[in-house]
Amino acid sequence: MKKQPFELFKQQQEKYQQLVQQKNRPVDSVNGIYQRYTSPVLTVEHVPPTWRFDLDPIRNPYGLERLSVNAVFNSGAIKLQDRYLLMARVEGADRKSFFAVAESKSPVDQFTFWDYPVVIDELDTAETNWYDMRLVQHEDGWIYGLFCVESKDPQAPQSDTSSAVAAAGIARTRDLITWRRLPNLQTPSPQQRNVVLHPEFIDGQYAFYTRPQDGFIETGSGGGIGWGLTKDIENPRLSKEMIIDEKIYHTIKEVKNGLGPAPLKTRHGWLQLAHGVRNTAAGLRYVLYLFMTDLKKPWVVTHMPGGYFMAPQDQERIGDVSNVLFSNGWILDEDQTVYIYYASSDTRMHVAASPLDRLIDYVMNTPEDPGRTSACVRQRMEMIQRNLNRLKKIGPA
Ligand code: M1P
Repeated sequence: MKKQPFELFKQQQEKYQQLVQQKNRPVDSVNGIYQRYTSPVLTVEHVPPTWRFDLDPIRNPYGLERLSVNAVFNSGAIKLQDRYLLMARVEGADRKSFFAVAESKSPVDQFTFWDYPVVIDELDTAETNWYDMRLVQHEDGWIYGLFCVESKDPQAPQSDTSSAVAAAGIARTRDLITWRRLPNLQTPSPQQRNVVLHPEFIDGQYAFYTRPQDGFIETGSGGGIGWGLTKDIENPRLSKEMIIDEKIYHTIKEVKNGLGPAPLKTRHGWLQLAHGVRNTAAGLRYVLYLFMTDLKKPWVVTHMPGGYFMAPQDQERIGDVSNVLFSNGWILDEDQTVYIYYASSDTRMHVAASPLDRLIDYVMNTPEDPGRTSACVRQRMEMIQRNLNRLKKIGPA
């Protein structure tokens, strides 16, 4: 294996250049609700080789990859002027995640990382890992980044080297380049993940969607999507937290759930995207679901379609944490198309697209989960009967 020191870098650079120029194609929709695309929008191969190889021949005489990257997933999303921007979670081979912006003029392909990852101040050296940033353009004029801050559990016995504590980190910016870190969100529950800022003031206060949890993995007595208000974003403290979308036995959110990106404002209400988790013999299964909340009272659920909106399929099923779809970013474009950026199996990023009206129709007119087999079969029988009667009248399709 005798290679010139930087031959590998050059090969990787060429591959990378080809990849970031590739166009994506929509896949025919199988349910009429959304269209997937053939290729992921961000993968490990989209990470610039300059982030992985050291090009100094003295420090790196064999031209080896020095800082490998393991995965690119769970990205926030925002459109600024005509630029589609993804705030990716880039995970190094050392397991530490960091944030990096990938930009494109197209919503579905050719995403290219900026020259450098994002730098945000740490509040405390105990903060070991940051991930899953939600980008929220708030009506106060700032763009907020809400992310999970993970530290080793200080209460854990010395022999326990994996228990951790999750908190909600907050930083704000105007340009995604210069960030000011604010204090972490204080809430009545001991741990938080999947915290999202509502984009508008509610009664003059900042409103947060939360996901209270007792432990790091198990939500314990917590769980469900919560809601709370705070007057001061520079000292963010929720004195009360109420559950607005609870986890429910024998549904797609039986074990836990969490809000995805900040909701989209529509004339019918706030369109919300979340993930639901259930347990199986093969481990946890994460799917995406949509629901709607009241325009004036975003904490009141008005429509909750039964079942999932998107579930892992084909290659999406496989990765570092298999059988997972997770989304923390979407963009409502000027032409009213919604681009949903979702990660599969904690490994790569994809996009799906749908006109906003179609998603509203899906949310408002898909029947709710009736909760029991016999009610579900009745629900389906009624539709089949209506269809057969209709087909009798109009003839076979
Ligand atoms: O591994 C699946 C997901 O698990 C966590 O989500 P939740 O808190 O809802 O269980 C997060 O760590 C997320 O990053 C990850 O994708």
